[in-house]
Amino acid sequence: MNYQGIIHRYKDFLSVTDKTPVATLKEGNTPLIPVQGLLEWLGAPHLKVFLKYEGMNPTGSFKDRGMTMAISKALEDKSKAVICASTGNTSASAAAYAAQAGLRCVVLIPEGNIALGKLSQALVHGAEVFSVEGNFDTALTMVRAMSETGTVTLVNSLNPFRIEGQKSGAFEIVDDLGEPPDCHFIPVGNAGNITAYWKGYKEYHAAKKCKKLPKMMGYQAAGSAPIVLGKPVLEPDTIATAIRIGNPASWQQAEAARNESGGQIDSVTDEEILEAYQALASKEGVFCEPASAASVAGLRKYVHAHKDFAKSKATVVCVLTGHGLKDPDRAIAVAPRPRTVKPSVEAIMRELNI
Ligand code: AN7
Repeated sequence: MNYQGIIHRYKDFLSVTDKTPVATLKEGNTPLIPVQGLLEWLGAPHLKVFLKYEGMNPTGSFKDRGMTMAISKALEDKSKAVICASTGNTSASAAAYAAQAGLRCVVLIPEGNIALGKLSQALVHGAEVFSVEGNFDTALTMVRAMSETGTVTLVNSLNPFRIEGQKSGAFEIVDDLGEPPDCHFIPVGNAGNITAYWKGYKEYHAAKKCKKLPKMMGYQAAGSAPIVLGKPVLEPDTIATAIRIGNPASWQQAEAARNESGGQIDSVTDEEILEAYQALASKEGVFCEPASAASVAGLRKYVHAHKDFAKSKATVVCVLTGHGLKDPDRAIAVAPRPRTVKPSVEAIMRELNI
């Protein structure tokens, strides 16, 4: 069958009707990749680990699942403009879907802390981009105030249709595996996605599509870990700019997901994130952005702290939320440089020593 995007595939679980105008770039239906090369590095040879590679969405991140819903509903409501604050991926996705839908798109980003790929997307899709001298949390407060005037539709995950669309990731995992995993590892920034996945698993469970529920395991960056610390972080800091967020909008929902599922929300250091980022790329062939690697860094931290789990055959899904090409500067900073040589076959053969 010709795949038509998450609204078409999961319409029975979404608040749409036959009259809803659908803006779609055929998001979703992303690969669930079984891990092989990484198991030894993880220290858990018998675990069944899968990567939900959300970088394969049309704009390169999981945000597209929520944006197809948010933009479609904005069209249904006859909105003319959408607005968001963003660490990058939300703005890239909003800009693309708004371009397709013919809506104006206004974007507020934190000055100096947005990966190049994401900025290029927002600009090329024609969004009206403002670089705010402040962090994401400040920008989010501003767009909330601007949307309260009623003239522009907010498409951050405070918009319930965003969460609605993003829960489709959980549906796909259950449809692929037959059941949810034992543990679901996921990066946490503004905390919308962990909220959405937990909602999706619970709805599928209630609809008898599966018999169990996973433990929700969320990971913040150590320098931006308000939920772990139990208080907002005024000046969040991490190389994982996507999750450089000090006061998450869906804080309470994330705690509810953790508590109801018997999971945890913990933090991983930038060093642990970058180790996972490189291991994924070099041992598994999967290129994600740094924030995404927080899920795998979290799994490794958990494995090291729980010997029984490390020896078990538990099923684990790690969500890789965004594509590595979003942040080419980081890849180039951590990987070896190209070697400059004379245009000579012999010179290269000598260098290679083969
Ligand atoms: C790659 O784009 O908040 O916990 O403004 O881009 O649902 O916020 C991005 C977040 C994880 C965290 N991984 O998800 C934004 C933005 C990537 C991300 C997260 C984001 P949430």
